[in-house]
This record gives sequence, C-alpha cells and structure tokens, in this order.
Amino acid sequence: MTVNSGYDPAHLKMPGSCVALGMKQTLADRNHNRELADIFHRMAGCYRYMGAKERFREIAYENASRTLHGLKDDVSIHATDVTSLDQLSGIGESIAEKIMEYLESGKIETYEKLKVKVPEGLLELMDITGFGPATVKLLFKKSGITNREELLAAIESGRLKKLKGFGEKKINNLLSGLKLYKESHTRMLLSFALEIGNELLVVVKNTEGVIKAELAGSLRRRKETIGDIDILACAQRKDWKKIMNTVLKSPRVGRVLASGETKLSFLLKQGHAQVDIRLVHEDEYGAALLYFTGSREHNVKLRTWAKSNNWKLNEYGVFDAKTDRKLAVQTEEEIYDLFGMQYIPPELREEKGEIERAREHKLPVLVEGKDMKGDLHMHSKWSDGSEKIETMARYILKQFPHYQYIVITDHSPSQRVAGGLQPDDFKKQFREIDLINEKLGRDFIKKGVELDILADGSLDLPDDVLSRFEWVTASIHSGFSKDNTERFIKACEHPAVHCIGHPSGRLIGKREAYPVEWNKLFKKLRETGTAVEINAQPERLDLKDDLVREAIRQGVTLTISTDAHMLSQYDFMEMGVSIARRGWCTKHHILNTQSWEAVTAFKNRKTVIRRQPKKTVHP
Ligand code: DGT
Ligand code: ZN
Ligand code: CA
Ligand code: CA
Repeated sequence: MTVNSGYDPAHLKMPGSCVALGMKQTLADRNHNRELADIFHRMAGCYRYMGAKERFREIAYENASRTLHGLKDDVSIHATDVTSLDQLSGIGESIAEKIMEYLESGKIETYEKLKVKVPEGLLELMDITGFGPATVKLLFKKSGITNREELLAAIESGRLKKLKGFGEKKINNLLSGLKLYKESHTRMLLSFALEIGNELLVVVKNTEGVIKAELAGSLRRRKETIGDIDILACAQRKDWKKIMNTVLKSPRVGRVLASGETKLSFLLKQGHAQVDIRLVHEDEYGAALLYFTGSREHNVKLRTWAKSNNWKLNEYGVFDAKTDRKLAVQTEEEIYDLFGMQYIPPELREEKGEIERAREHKLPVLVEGKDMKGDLHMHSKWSDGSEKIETMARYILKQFPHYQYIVITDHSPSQRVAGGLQPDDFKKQFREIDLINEKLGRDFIKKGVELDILADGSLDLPDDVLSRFEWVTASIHSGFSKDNTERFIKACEHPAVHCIGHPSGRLIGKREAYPVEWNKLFKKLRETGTAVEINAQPERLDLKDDLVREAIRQGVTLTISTDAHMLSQYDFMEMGVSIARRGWCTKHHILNTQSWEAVTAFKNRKTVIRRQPKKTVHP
C-alpha cells in the first residue's frame, strides 16, 4: 500500500486502535487524539491549498495527524511539556506547542486564522479522489464553488462544462469521486464502527441495572461497512428509564433522533454516524439478539422455516403457532438447537446457504483470532512504517504472545514515495534482523518484501535478490484502471513469489477495485501454489468476503495480514479474521494459522509445482 491509504481523518472514519484488545480506555481519553488529528489534517489541507510554498507545513501537519491516530494512549499522557511531546515521531516543537495550546484552551489560534482564509467546504472537496488543490482553487476562483453541493449543481446544470479545463473526462472523474465520497459518508468503515460501538458497549454494560449487552446488526456480523451501530441490552423494566438517561449523558451522544422506553437513536457528536440502542426483558434477550443481528434476509428465511414447522419466531421469542404459548428457549443457541440447527455464527447470517448447512450440521468451524500464528505483511521504518524492527518485534511478543513469527515486508525500489528499498538496503536490513533475532534468542523475525508488480507483470527486483527473501508478497501499486489479470498471472508464475497482496486494489469509499478475472486468477494461484492475501487494513479488507469464499471453493490458500505501518495497526488482524469468517474459512484455509515450518513447506511445494509442468510440455 502507499503512504496514506490507511487513513482519512477528514471523515473521522479511521482505523481504531482498541479494536481487538478490549476497551480499556474511556470515552474522554480517546477524544483528544481523534479531535487533534482531525484539526491537524484540516490545517494540512489549508496549507496544501495555499500551494508549494507551504508544502513543508502541509507535510508536517499530515504526519502529526497520522501519529496522533496511531497513538495508543491519549496524547495528554505524553503532554507533560513541549519536549516530551517532541519525542513522539512526527511531532516537532511547533506542533507540540499547538497540542499544549489545545489541551489547555480547547482551541488552536493558528487554525482559527487558517479557517478564515480557506473555506471549510473546499477542504472537504480536496479530500475527494481526483480533486487536487489546483482543481479546487480553479473551481472557487472561476465559478465561486465552495462545497460539494455547489459543485454538483454546477455539473448538473452544465455550467461546469463551459469552464476552461473541464472536459467530459475530467467531469466524469469528479462525478465518480463525489459518488464514492457519498457512499463512504453514508456507511462507516468496520474499524470505525467497531471502535465506537465497543466504546458505547462499555458505557451500556457499566450502567447500573444492565444484565447483558451486545453489539447487534451488521456490526455483529462484521460487514465491511456499517450503516448504523446497533446495541442490544436487557434489564428489568424498572431500570429502563434510568439506563437510557445514563447512556444519553455519554460524551459521544450528539443529536437525539428518538428516545423512547425501549429504543434510543442518536447521531454521534463527531461525524454523521447513527447509533440505535434497544432495551428488552431478560427472557426476550436471545430472540431479540437473533432478530436485531439480522441480516434481514437471514431472519426472513429462519422465520419462514419456523412457520412451516408450526412455530412462530419474532423478536420476543419462539411460540407454539397453534396455542401461542411461549417456549422456554432463552438464548440464540437454544433457538437454533430447537430448530435442529447448528449455532450459526453472526458472520454467516447473510442467507447464503448457512441455514441449510446448519440443518445438515455441516457448517465450517470458522477461523478465530487466536488461531493466527504470525503476520506476513508489515512495514518498518526502513520504508514507510513508523517503527524500528526491534520495537515492532518486542511489542508483538508482548501483545500477541501466540504469534510465532512476523515477516517484515518493506517496499521494493519502485515504490519511491513509500521509501522503497534498494538491494543493498535489504542486505543491511537482513543483518539487522539477524542481530535482533540473536538478541531475542529465537528466529522470530522473518525477512520479506512487498514486491511491486510492474506494468508488464515483471518484478521489481532481480531473481538473485528475490531468492534471498524468506517471504515475498507481490502487489500492484499502479495502473488501477485497467484489467490486471495478466500482470498477476505473470507474477504467480514466478517461483520466488509466495503471495499476492491486496489483490483488488480497492480502497473502500475512495477507489473502486480494478477489473480482475477472478476465476482465471484463482485457477493460476492454485496451480502455481501461490497464496492470496486478505489485507486487514480498514479501507482495504481485500480480498473481500464473497471472493474469499470463492477462492477457497477453488482450493486457493489464503493469508491474513495487517500490512501494518504502526504499532496500533497490529490489532487489525482481528478484522482480517472477520472477513475470513464471512468467507466461510476454517483455520486450515489460512496459511498463517500454521507454524513457520508449514509455511516453508508451502513455499517448497511451489518450487516443485513449477518444475512439473515444464516436463509435461516437452514430452
Ligand atoms: P446496516 O445498519 O445497514 O449496516 O445493516 P443492519 O443489518 O445492521 O440493519 P439495521 O440496522 O437496519 O437493522 C438491524 C437488524 O435488525 C437487521 O439486520 C435485521 C433486523 N431488522 C430490522 N428491521 C427489520 C425488518 O423490518 N425485518 C426483519 N426481518 N428484520 C429487521
Ligand atoms: Zn503494504
Ligand atoms: Ca445497523
Ligand atoms: Ca439500526
């Protein structure tokens, strides 16, 4: 991936850091990092708008914004004085002062001044794919356009076409950027929704009187994007009012849309996301959880099935259809069991054959986070990551004690913007890895590369260099509009390539996937013994769930990796696992649920497979 693909502070739907580790921090804690990162991103936008002379400031503020997003603890913990903030990577003295100013006064004077100079709507426009500062400035100066609505109106009325420099192609690009932007603002990224959802869930669970509470809806099913956050809780009726009032006081709550006895709907204070919280009686909890987890299609099918067997299923329980007597089934497990079905994990409840399979007791045992034995794709400071290898390794050993290995996969030479390494740099990096492994007393860190597949399908490093890596993930970082099947196929045929990284190139809400003939690629992957990645970056989640399912159907081996660029991103693994689960994967489908010896055996098979076809071609 390239430098910025993990973030978009503009719409506050970023990767969170507390996704998998449980929510230890409070709401107030998290807000400083997020708010400051957002302000710095906007300041960077203002400087970007001002042109080349402010380029230096733009980069500094963008870096600071990234750092704040990746920060594990609240920035106020680091803010004892300017010098201690200065220690954080990406934060210099001047920005440290701004952080102090914000923590003390809740405002940054420089930002207040910038806001007057650059209309806010223009900043938003610059965040849309295909809009550079030059375009935005032109729109503003020549046509007085200051925001998305005005731009859309100008396009629709045909007014824009008359403007010099705005041909049909350009206008179409603007339109498709606007469309993606709109989508990303009506649905949240899973990572963002999980972070906020978990925060609110803690609030609900800690409220006096609440007996049980869980995430529901698409969030519990771990869909890649989330329309609204649903939370279900049960409590005694006498406590309901008190509970709703307590939740309403949470600092996350913005505009309240509906506030009744059993249902509370509100918008988050920041961003546009909606949250629905529902309260039910304790004996209704299982049926309600089933209902509010959905999907709608799964519910409909289940209800129809129940009906044909003389039961009635709704959000209050299961009833005898003739007598209307409520049956004593309390949990989801008991309900599925009553229906003669296996328990269906939420990730499978999409009406894609799971009900039939549960009836036959043939559901797969889905892969879990704890099955993962290592991460095969991560970046260090050697290229565009923000940490030293030793820091990464020690952190992982502590936070992910079940990992047996990690693979450092920094970028290859042609990724110049992402600090791609030359062959000599890799040699130096290998020596460093050897030294650290020696210090650790085990062969924990493996030598890898994220190798660029060039436009013609050739690879970015010569064979003699490639053969020295212990793991090679090949990815595409250019040429996003054309069909990339042939490029991938060529890469798969190279014996040094072990895995294809983020194979569709999409960035959710920002960039569509490029066309790939998936069946052809899956076939080639299987034939050559090459794996394909589920990239766990929040905006990628690529391969996506349906393609994952198709890939394993065709016998392709998958990996799940974080593509992490900073410590907080190692938690993304959990989201990658969710996508694998939604693709019906067991741990046997995922290579890095296995030991390094097994990974090595997989690599060796590739070499063997490569030799065989040659023999048959020349009988
Ligand atoms: P989203 O929010 O668009 O990402 O998707 P969901 O699945 O979270 O949908 P949402 O929030 O509208 O409703 C949550 C769950 O509640 C949904 O998955 C199934 C259930 N549900 C809501 N309305 C209906 C309905 O009219 N019929 C049925 N069968 N189920 C419903
Ligand atoms: Zn990468
Ligand atoms: Ca929902
Ligand atoms: Ca909802």
